[in-house]
Amino acid sequence: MLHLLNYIGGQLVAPHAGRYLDNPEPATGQVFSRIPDSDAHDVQQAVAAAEAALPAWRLLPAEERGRLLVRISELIERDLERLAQAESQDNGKPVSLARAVDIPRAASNFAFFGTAAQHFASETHFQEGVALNYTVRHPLGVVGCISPWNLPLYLFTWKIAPALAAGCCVVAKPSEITPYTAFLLSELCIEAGLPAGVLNIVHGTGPGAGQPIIEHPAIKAISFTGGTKTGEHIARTAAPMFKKLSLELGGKNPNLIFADCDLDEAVRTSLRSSFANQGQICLCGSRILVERSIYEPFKERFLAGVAGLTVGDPQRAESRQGALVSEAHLQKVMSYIELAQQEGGRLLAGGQRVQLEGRCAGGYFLQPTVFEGLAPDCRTNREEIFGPVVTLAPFDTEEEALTWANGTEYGLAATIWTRDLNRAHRVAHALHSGIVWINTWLHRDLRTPFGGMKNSGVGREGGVEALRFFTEPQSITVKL
Ligand code: TXE
Repeated sequence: MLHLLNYIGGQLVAPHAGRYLDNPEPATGQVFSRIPDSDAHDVQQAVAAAEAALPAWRLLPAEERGRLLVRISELIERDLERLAQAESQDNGKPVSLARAVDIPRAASNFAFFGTAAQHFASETHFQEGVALNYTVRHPLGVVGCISPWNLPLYLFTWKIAPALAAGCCVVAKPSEITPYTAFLLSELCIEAGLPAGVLNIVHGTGPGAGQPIIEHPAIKAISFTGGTKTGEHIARTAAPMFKKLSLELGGKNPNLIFADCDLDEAVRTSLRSSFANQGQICLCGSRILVERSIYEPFKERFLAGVAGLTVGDPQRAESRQGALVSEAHLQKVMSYIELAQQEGGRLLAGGQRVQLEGRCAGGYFLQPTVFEGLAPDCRTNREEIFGPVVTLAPFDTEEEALTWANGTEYGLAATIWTRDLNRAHRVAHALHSGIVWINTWLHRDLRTPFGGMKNSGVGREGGVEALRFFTEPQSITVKL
């Protein structure tokens, strides 16, 4: 049994009250680790450590801060296999996915922001003969980073790395459902020589350890990724304290497939965008809209692809679908499968829990599931399911496709498949979506702004946007 510890003031420490939470492995249903059930007292210690570390950290030249972050990136790369195994065990995702996506992207977060800090510049506005105005961007101070369970190390580091690069000290809380790689990261930070208190990792539940972070008056900003309801609660708590907020929330992303697309590529990538990580990525496309003239051929090929997605032990190379993250989440996703049937959806594939043998007999597995025949405004097509469940629907015109696509309260990501360049841009501009991919999905460039419109969030992460978020501009004017 693994016992995880908090990382506070450069030390691995037990929670002050001595309480722990059981952490089950989704593929087996068996508890494999115990994690600190931290409370306000632990958070207070973390904030005090961060405040003590801040004066030296913010004055350290960006190059030196960057060197430490690059060192952490190298250590993540060195331990890629161990971290990939840990992520898979904790989250239920195929180890092949963690090895190819989660862990390399976590390493590149540190490498990118380690060097980005040196390229981050502020503006000068010169008024000829009158005044020189320049902007200083001060680190905000101590900030809070709260992350979810679907891409644990990847999203945790996506927040921490820019905060540290900008000269902030961090109190971070990973999801209590997937805390393992954040714990391993704390060991790597110690090995890298990150000064004590610069990064503090407090484990625990949302109400127990998250709430004291969002309420703490010394924490100047909250960077959060998670459910829309939690985001709303955080905004209600933190906004009246004038904390800066970056909220990356849910999505109900449309995937628009036009008749002139490269059908093979559209099918291949749509299988990934529907079911990668068991559909538990906020960027997954869960509403697949297909131009009527290719609806049947698309459906036929897509369903053939779905039939080939082996659900199995995440440790096995041939498994394309691992376990859902928890029993509670599995039940939630299955309740949506029931709802889709009540709403008149025709089940084209899946729909059932998968019972595996042996080691994984108690795991939370679900068949990849496809529906058609559902109206655009039904709950199945409006609410975030966050599992391996997608709907297919035909459309006749571009306008109709756009009305469907924009018809939810979310606006995170969208995918367009077409060879018509004019249409690609026209449709992209008309989509109410913070991210649009044309003939691709999940393509990543860390310089681009990442985030959603409408109820998918507030603010943007990535590149210069993240460095701006974690700094406060000050305008200084010199009369000439
Ligand atoms: O997320 P929560 P949950 C969606 C998805 C999912 C739903 C709920 O639809 O089914 O959200 O998932 C911390 N103060 N997404 O309940 O609760 C919590 O401990 C401070 C979309 O697991 O939002 C965890 O660290 N923190 C999504 C983090 O918030 C609090 C990814 C996220 O958990 C808190 C995950 C509080 N009061 C779920 N309450 C995406 N956008 O990628 C909870 N937390």
